Amino acid sequence: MSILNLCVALAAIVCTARAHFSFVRVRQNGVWLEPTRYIRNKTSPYEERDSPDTNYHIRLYNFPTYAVTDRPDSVRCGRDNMAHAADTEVLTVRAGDTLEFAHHRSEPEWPPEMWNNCPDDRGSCNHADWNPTGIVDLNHPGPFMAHVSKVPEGQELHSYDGSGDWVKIYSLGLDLRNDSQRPVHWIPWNDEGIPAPFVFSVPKETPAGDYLLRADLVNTGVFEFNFTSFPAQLYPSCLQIHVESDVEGSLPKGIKIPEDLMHESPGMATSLSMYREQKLDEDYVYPGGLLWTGTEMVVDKPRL
Ligand SMILES: *[C@@H]1O[C@H](CO)[C@@H](O)[C@H](O)[C@H]1NC(C)=O
Ligand SMILES: *[C@@H]1O[C@H](CO)[C@@H](O)[C@H](O)[C@H]1NC(C)=O
Ligand SMILES: *[C@@H]1O[C@H](CO)[C@@H](O)[C@H](O)[C@H]1NC(C)=O
Ligand SMILES: [Cu+2]
Repeated sequence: MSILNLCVALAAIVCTARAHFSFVRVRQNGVWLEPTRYIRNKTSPYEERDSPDTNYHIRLYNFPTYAVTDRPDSVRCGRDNMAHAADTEVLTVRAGDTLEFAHHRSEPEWPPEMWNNCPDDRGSCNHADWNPTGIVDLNHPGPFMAHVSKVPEGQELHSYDGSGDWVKIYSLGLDLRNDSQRPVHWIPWNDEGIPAPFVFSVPKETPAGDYLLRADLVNTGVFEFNFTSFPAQLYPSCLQIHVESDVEGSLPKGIKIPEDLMHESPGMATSLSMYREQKLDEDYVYPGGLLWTGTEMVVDKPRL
């Protein structure tokens, strides 16, 4: 049984045979940087609820966060990230720089061979008998997205909680194929194959200043199931960046997190048929609001 079928049969949440994943390393203009040096760490284990009316559960490092939550910090930048913000360094980025995120599925502590000399120029790897390529896979379909949030006037990056606006600067979603049996293919997950690399540029029009840059893969939920039992899973990590730029000012109006990443928010859940990759929902848009191209805000939807 494939992981997808298993997850659908078991309603995704209990799909925990192997750990899930976390984005823990960033590459700047082709150079992989030290894992978690500029990305706020998480606390593990950590107890939280899926919603205000459910019980507390122990979550390990790579476990998902749920969109229905009474812990806004967890949804913004990962569980208990504010406890790690002060110790996280700030990466200086020139507007226009290329970034890439790497994820891990193993729980920390990570030995050096999980970071060094990885195949395919990746930033993480896990060589094992069951994983001959060494490349770290992803166990959930769904879109990858990156948002930035400028530190509000009078606040400081090391203590900013992400309660301001978030603007999407990148998403990687569907490859729509001319295939009537399976038209829906999530590029990040790549049919359980080698995941696509998550590479994008910080728009060159980004105004100078300090930002949180949030990376996430949204394992979309399903509408037709009991809402409480099949919400989206989120995997957020935040990079602390100082953007150097010739542009001054502020970003267009963005979304709020978690308010705009709830089960009912656009793109956070699909029909069961779409989850099973059998059809694309009409008018499906990716979660996380409009996409800022650097010059305009556009509707972020699958394109043929
Ligand atoms: C990040 O957090 C994990 C789990 O809480 C811990 O094991 C690890 O040592 C931390 N990494 C750093 C660099 O602090
Ligand atoms: C899609 O596939 C069908 C059947 O194979 C073919 O007739 C049609 O021309 C294809 N359409 C496009 C846009 O490639
Ligand atoms: C839907 O969720 C509620 C609350 O968790 C639960 O009591 C109920 O049994 C669920 N219904 C189904 C059909 O799964
Ligand atoms: Cu998972």
